[in-house]
This record gives sequence, structure tokens and C-alpha cells, in this order.
Amino acid sequence: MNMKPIEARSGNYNLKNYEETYNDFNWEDVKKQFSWNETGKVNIAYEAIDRHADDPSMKDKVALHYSAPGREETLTFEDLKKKSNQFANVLDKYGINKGDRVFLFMPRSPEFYMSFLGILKKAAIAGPLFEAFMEQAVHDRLEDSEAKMLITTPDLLERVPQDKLPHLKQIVLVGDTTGFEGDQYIDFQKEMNEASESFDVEWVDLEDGMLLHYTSGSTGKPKGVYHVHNAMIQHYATGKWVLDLKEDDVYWCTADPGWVTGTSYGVFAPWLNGVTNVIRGGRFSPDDWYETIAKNNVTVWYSAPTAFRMLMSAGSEPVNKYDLSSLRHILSVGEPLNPEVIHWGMEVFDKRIHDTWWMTETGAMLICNYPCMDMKPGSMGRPIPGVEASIVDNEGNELPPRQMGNLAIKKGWPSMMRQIWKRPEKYESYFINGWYVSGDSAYMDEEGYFWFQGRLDDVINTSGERVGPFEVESKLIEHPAVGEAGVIGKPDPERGEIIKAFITLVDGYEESDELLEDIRQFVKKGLSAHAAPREIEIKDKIPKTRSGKIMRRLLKSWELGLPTGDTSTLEE
Ligand code: 6R9
Repeated sequence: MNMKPIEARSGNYNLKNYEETYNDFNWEDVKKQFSWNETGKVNIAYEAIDRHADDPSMKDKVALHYSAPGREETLTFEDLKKKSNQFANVLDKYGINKGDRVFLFMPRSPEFYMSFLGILKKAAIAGPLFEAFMEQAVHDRLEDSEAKMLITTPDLLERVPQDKLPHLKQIVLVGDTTGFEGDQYIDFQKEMNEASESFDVEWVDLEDGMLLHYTSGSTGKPKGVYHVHNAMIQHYATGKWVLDLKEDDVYWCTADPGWVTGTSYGVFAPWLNGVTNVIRGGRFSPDDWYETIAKNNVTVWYSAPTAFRMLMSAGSEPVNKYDLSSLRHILSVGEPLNPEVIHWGMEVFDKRIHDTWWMTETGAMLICNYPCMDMKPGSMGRPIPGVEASIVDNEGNELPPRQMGNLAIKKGWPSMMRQIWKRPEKYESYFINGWYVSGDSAYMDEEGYFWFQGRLDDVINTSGERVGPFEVESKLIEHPAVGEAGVIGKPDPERGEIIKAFITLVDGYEESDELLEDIRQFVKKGLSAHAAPREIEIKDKIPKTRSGKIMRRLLKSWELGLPTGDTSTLEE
């Protein structure tokens, strides 16, 4: 996997010199960017929207450019200020108070963003849910958070088991409300039409809550990861250094706001930096995606390996139809970024795809590739300024370079989660010896670049060798016949575990013993004998989460005939 680094191209980047900035860094300097630094009045939605709307040179700038099949809409910073004020007034009218949980269960739409910002202005806590969730998933999250209000659409309401949610008092419906009788139903459009466009933003403390993101662990029920307004410091800073956002950028983050990437980087980072934000609704298709870039002249694009792999499999026909020359910076998150994908990006976009590593729990990017930095394909990059990362053993002792262990972050970065909702013991269990231990396994090289190996639960031990599934998967997809790959360890009496690969075949290839043997040899020659899968099974699809992560845990349960555990985030 160690390939030649891809050198940085020169350019006028916000982060000019990684080492210098890292060594001479102070979060206090970042805090000076915020209006609360002088006024003492804190609210993340104010900093993201109102602050620009109140600036005569910014108020008419496009904040949100929304497009979906059949709908297109453009909102300026001033528009968004007014609309979110109106919604904050609606919340006020219906008795929502500071700290109340207000959940959103709806597709990406302008109404989503107005409501989301309104919730924050009212000092309540927003809980975004994936629109694809089915009844049990919706129930578990609303019950655990004791949400008082839900914003949803009439269509999705059938997946909300209202009779089993005693805390849920009000349901705001976005869409046609004919036939919905009862005091609990609130008509979004009707209320918005009646609400005032001015609202006195509720000022909060930096440590007050704003966001509850549910995330599924490998076992058990999803946990509520609680974030506070203070996170804005890091959203802003990483937007500047890593996304390299500048005044004239048109930015597109492809993530759904049900996933932390769709809030931290689909809402906060671009707007805190005063940048035009493109939101695309509807389903993924290569044509729609390329068209979104071409039509909006997207300059900075943040997506995920699964999407890049799908675009890659779609071949050069769709990509050649569009003018993508507006793109100047491309980034990825959510899963290991296969070197193959980076090389594809160099070919079709003539740009490097910059990997970034972080988690729901970390609230913002922590280990990244920067435009000013040489990139080693397969590595996640280096920690952001102001953050210390390391590899530790199970007792929290630091390990030397090249030794695989727990990827850990020195406790206390600005966007760190502050609670696991109602589970203090779970929260404490993340921290060992002053380190936040991520549950990812990785190693660091001599130059301080971090290399992801797998979730700790996913690392395979075969004949005494530790093998990360990512390396094997990356090699597998380099084979022309392989579309996607998911690799697990399968218990074996002799070897501890053997490597089993699940793959999809690229169109035009047929399953045969010769082909499987060829794929096995390809990994053996390209990676190592002990990393070559002993078993390969062909599937129509590899199971993935809504955020595009391969669900190796599910592959393993299927293989071993075990219960599948929580699958609420499984993509259909
Ligand atoms: C933002 C987000 C977190 C887990 C994380 C890791 C995997 C994320 C990655 C990556 C390799 C990267 N992950 N980024 N693995 N390289 N650049 O994804 O949050 O949904 O909570 O997932 O995703 O395993 O621990 P979340």
C-alpha cells in the first residue's frame, strides 16, 4: 500500500504551511473570529447565518442552493435568517424551551434547514434522523431522547409509532395536512405564514447542547451523541484549513444531515465561513451528481469513498458529458479511501481526493490531508493544528511508529462530544489515561502520517498475523472484475481465522472457479500470501450503512448464522 506520495500543487491555500501552523498554534486565535468573542453572546445559528445576514455586503449572497428532481430553490443569508426566525417563533408559540429535544425526520429540503436553524436559535437540541429509517429505528431514537416535538412529512408519519411515545407532544407536518385532525398536529406552512420574521436569538453558553446524533455501535442500541455550541470553533477552523473555503467558493457536501457529516460539514462549516452551500436532494445517480457540479460550478466537493467508487464503476461515459472544470478541491470521509480511488480521481478530475478522518463522537475532522501537504495514498493524513493524535495500547500507553494499535486523541478538542445521552458510564468508557480511544485500529509512520487498518472489531488474526480488512478490500477492487468488496475473518480451528471476501462482480464478468482463483492470486501477488482470501463469495450487493460504510459485522453474522443485531442504519 505504500506508494509514491502525490505532491501538493502550489496555490494560495488558507493553511500555508502545515508544520509551522501546527507547531505555533493556539485555539484562542481561532476564537477571535466569532462575534461572541466581543459581545459575549453565543449561538451557533447566529454565527452561521444572522451574522452574515446583518452584514450589508453579505446579506444578498446565496447561502443555500437547493435542487432535487422537480424542485429548485435559492435562499440568501437574509432569507435564511428570516425563515429560521419564523420557525423559532413557531417553536416559541408551542412552548419549546431551551434544552428540549426537537427531532427532524424528513428528506433534505429547504424546510429542513430553516427548521434546523430555528431549533438552534431557540436554544433547543436538534435531532436529525435519516428519512429511510423504519418504525423501530424512529421509535428507539425518539424514546431514548424523550423528544417533545417531531418535524416530519405526512408520508413519513406512518413510521412514527405515536402511541408508543409518551413524551412526543407535537408533530409539525411539512406538506399537505388535509385529513390530519388533532391538537398534536401543526401545519408547517400555515404557521410559517403567520410567524414574524424577527426573533430575538436565545443566547446560550458555549457548553450548552445543540445537537443529538444517534449512531449505532457494533452491538446494542444506538447511542445519542451530544454536541454543544462550542463545536463551532472547530467547524469553522477545519472549514478553513481542510475544506480550504474562501469567499467565492461554491461548496457541495453530499452527505445527508442524518449523518454527522451532513450537519458539521453540510450546515456549520460552510455557513460559519460565509460560503454558498449546494444541497442536492433525491437519489444518487452519476449523471445527476456530475450535473450538480457542472450546473452550480461547484468548487469544493466533500463526499465519501462509496460514492467515488460508484462513480468510478460508472466509467468514463457519464463523466465525459459534463464540464467539471470548476472543481478545485475534493475531499472524502466515512471510510478508508482506497488508493485506487485516488488514482482514478487524478485521471478524471486531475485533482487529488483528500481523505479526512473523524467520527460522530469527535464532532469534526481530526486527521486530514491538507491541500498544502504531500499526500500518501492510503493514509488519512496528519492531525489538525491544536490536536494531538497517537496510537496507544489498551492501557493508554503510546506505541512507537509503525506499531498497530488504538487510534487515540488527546482529550479536549473543541468539538468533542460532551455526553452519551443518559449513559454517563458509556461516555467515560471512551477515555483511557487522558486519551479518547476511537475503536479504530491504525498505525503512524515516521513522518506522523496515520494509516487506518480497520475497526478494532474487524481486524483479522490469521495464523498469528494481524490483517486489516481495508488493505485486502483495496487490493481486491483493483482487480478489473471486482466492483465492491467486504472482507471478514472467519473462525478457523487451524489458523484462528481465515480471510473471507465478499465481492460484487463488474458487469460483463461471470462467476467461475478460474476467475475466483485469478482474484485470489491477484491479492497474493499484490499484497501478501497471508492476506489472500481463502474464501471468496460473490454477492449482488455488499451491505452498507446509510453513510456508505461496509457492514462487515453483518457479513460476519450472516456467515456464522448469528443474530444480526441493530441494522437500523442499513441502506436498503
Ligand atoms: C464522520 C464519520 C466513524 C467511523 C470511524 C472509522 C470510519 C471515518 C474515515 C474512516 C477510514 C477515514 N471512518 N472516516 N475510516 N478513513 N477517512 O464517518 O462518522 O459515521 O461516526 O463513523 O468511520 O471507522 O471510526 P461516523
